[in-house]
Amino acid sequence: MTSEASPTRTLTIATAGHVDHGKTALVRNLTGIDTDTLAEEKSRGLSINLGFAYKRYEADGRDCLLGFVDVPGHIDFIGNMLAGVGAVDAAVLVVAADDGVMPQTEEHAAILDLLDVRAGCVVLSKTDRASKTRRDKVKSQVRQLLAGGGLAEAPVFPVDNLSGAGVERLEGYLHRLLLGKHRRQADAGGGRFRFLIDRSFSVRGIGTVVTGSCRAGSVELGQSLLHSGGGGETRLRGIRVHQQDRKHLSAGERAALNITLDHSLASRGDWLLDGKLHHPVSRFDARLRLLPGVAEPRPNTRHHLHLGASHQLATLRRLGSDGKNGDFFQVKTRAPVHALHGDRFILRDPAASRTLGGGTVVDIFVPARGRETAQRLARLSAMEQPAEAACRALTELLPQGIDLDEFSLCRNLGAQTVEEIADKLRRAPANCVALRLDGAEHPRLLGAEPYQLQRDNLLAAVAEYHRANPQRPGVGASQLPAMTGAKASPALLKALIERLIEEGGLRRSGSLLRLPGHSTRLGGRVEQLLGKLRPILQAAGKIPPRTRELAEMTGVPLAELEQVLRQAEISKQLVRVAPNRHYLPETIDELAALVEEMADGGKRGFSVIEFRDASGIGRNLCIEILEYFDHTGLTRRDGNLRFLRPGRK
Ligand SMILES: Nc1nc2c(ncn2[C@@H]2O[C@H](COP(=O)(O)OP(=O)(O)OP(=O)(O)O)[C@@H](O)[C@H]2O)c(=O)[nH]1
Ligand SMILES: [Mg+2]
Repeated sequence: MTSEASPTRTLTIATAGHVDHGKTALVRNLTGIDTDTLAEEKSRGLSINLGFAYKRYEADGRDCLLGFVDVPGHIDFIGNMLAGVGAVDAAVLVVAADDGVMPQTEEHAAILDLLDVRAGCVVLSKTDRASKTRRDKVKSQVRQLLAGGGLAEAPVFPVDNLSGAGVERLEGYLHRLLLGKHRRQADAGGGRFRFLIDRSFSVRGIGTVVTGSCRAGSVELGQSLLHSGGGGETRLRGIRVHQQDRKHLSAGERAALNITLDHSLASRGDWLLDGKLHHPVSRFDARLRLLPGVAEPRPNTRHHLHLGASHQLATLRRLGSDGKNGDFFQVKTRAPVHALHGDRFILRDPAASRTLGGGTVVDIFVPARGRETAQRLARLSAMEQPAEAACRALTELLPQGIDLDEFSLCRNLGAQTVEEIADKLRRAPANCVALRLDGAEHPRLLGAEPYQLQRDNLLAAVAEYHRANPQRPGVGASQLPAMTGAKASPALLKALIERLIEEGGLRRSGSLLRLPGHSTRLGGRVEQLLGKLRPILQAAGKIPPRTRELAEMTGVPLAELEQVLRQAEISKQLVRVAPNRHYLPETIDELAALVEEMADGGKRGFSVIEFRDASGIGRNLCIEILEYFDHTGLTRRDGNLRFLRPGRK
């Protein structure tokens, strides 16, 4: 049976709370499933690993699925608890009415708050073991504990797990929660597929199966994905959502996936990703909120970092504050991780005995330098806004513009969303300028002011060049990065130049750039004389007249002609093969093609005589031409033969 026609409504709920407070018993009451499956869990009477249980039912003619992630309450297994709550929509905090609020009640509640789990309720369990007065007391303890956090308003349901009293009311609440839009969309904006793995095992006859939750995007059966652990490619052979085979999986759903990867390679905390999202990082910048009374992490101390469902050691370095709640830190992990903007993490102390705080990933593209500067902090603040506002702010803050490829990867934005944002910002009042850089999918977006600065800077560099070299027709593009003080990267400069040529702010002749108003006295004369020389050289073909002959043919004094030829050579309008012989570039290209042909693409050598016979050019000029090719790197001479140079241009 498949349920492709009408998509299943799903809500994934984690349990939370102190050891022995009745989480597993509650899940059993709600689903009929005992999630304590390990022999050790049964013998010790407590949960160790994560447990998964489902309840399927119909409401409003729609297929509904409540998924439960039952976490262990014992402090020794808090790592498993953290892996379980990394990707849920809601939580049920279970507090036993007899015990009341205990250390892991507090720690779990703090973790839910730091992970921004805002939907859910409190279950006051073991009501059979507490008087009304006691229950009221515990209720007020709970209210105090949750005050000011995301679950401050969470309703409290008294439940007796032994008799089942109160379970039905709770169930009704969870059904309403599912129908309401409480599903947390980890990534909005039409993002690409990412799936967080919490278990991996091998099933006889099927192969590797991983279970976990789809945090963003969607996937079809048969699609290729990348495994974040090793970056290896794997194919999706099967999708099962609570005992149903599916062809399709979308954001918010939990599933078991059959993949073509050895199961020993995949483990809890790894991701299966759309290839374009695969960008492992060892550093990211984040906003960190420390719990009250916790001292700031010291830069070289290794802390326990729980990100997604993964766990590893990391060091943190404070970057600074923008006056809001929580400071900016750079997190450096031991091994590369998959993380995106908005992902939450939990920080525990070096001894792994208590939770210190939690954070939100802000940027995964951290600068190599200047990570603590005021500019960088301003950018991090700007990045915390929703995509469009962040993009708008960054276009003004980044002198080199915003790289939309990085921006969209960092936030997992679909191509269409990015283009829409870019289009909007190009219009008034933002009036951003979009530049296409080589090799980039999306444009570089510059705010009106940064663009003006870049433009003025470039034009000033060209003007300065004209001032210093009035006799030269223009400046080579390759010289500009050094002249502009490298205020723009070479790729950005190239795109700027193209844009300025389009706008008419710059002119290009040959490989030289100049301001529209610039003309050398000589420049004008060069153009004029080239007009005369070109037809002569075209007519002469492979054997152009010598300089002296050209002077006679044109009537131009030799000294002046030589000066003009030198200028034409600088601007690459003519090629000087020998001191008294100039060619049109296209004729040189033809001769180079002949040389390539004679050398049979590099397989054989040829002599001057062979070249003379093939080209019909006199022997002495042949020698000059071949020496020119030796000089420019096309050929190499070995005795009497010429060979093509490997790696020739
Ligand atoms: N009297 C009474 N006992 C309960 C109730 N709920 C759970 N228990 C008992 O308390 C013990 C612990 O229950 P569990 O559901 O395993 O507790 P837990 O919160 O899952 O414990 P961990 O997963 O180890 O953190 C079991 O012996 C349950 O039978 C209840 O409402 N009343
Ligand atoms: Mg349990």
